[in-house]
Amino acid sequence: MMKEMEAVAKAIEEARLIAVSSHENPDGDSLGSHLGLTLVLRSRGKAVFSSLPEPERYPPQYRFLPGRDHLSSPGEMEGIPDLFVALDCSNLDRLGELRQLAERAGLLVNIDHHEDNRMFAPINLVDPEASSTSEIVFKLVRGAGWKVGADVATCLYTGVITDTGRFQHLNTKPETFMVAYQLALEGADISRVGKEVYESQSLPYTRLLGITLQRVEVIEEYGLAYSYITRADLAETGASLPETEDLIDYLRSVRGTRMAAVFKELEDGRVRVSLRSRDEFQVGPIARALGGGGHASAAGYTSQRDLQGSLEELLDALREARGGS
Ligand SMILES: [Mn+2]
Repeated sequence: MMKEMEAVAKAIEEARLIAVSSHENPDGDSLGSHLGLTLVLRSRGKAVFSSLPEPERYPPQYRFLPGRDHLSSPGEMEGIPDLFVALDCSNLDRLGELRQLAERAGLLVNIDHHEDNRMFAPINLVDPEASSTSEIVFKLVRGAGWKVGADVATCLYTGVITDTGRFQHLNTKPETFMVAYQLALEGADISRVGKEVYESQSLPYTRLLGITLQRVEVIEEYGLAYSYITRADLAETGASLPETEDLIDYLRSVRGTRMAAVFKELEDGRVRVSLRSRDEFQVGPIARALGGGGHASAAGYTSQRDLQGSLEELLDALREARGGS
């Protein structure tokens, strides 16, 4: 690990123009590590092209993050970067159309903590033991002796708390609190992060939450709690899909269940399926079997079927995973 970290620090020091990106359908950790590193590189005097794959579904609860002003759209990139840093991406497809730029760059660096990371770059700084990509970025910046500061700490702290479910998930280790402690010392705005991320939901989303919770069903055979969101629900309430990222946690907290699923109807008729598990049960392999990916306790995939069909598809996959028929 140390060797890769030094290689990444050296590659950054030697590069002039650096492109930074993270996965489509961004979350707190992809954005926190992405914007945090962008700010660090800028303060190191680098020319930074910081961009998210289109369509940019930026969840509103992360609008407050420092560094967001530095994001450009993928088409605005001019020239070939000396270095491309991919953050929180288990494979290159997660970069959407920015994949081409990543492949053309002078050097590609992969910084991630997904256990299914494909090690797609010449330099892979990948640690599945880390709570978050933000934790790895923090250790990189610290290890290189670069300045962190309050804004970067706020970004990275956001990544740590969201990927650990506020220090509750199994990926929370004693080390995670050390990182949080150091980010707090650097001036991370802890109460602001809590307020913006967990206590700033819109009225439309609050109403959508009500509709979705009203529909929750439990299939005891699989310990599965599930619900769904239709396009009509979004139109009726005025809520947007990116706002619904954490909605599944309400289902995950139903006693007696071991996993939760939320089916979200996309504009093109496909269905985005989010999975979360409790305890040791692993949803990552199930999402992968259905063409998606993620972590042991948080994963997802996109189904080509409709809402009813995607539920049946998931139940088939669960049956298969159990080894039954
Ligand atoms: Mn992550």
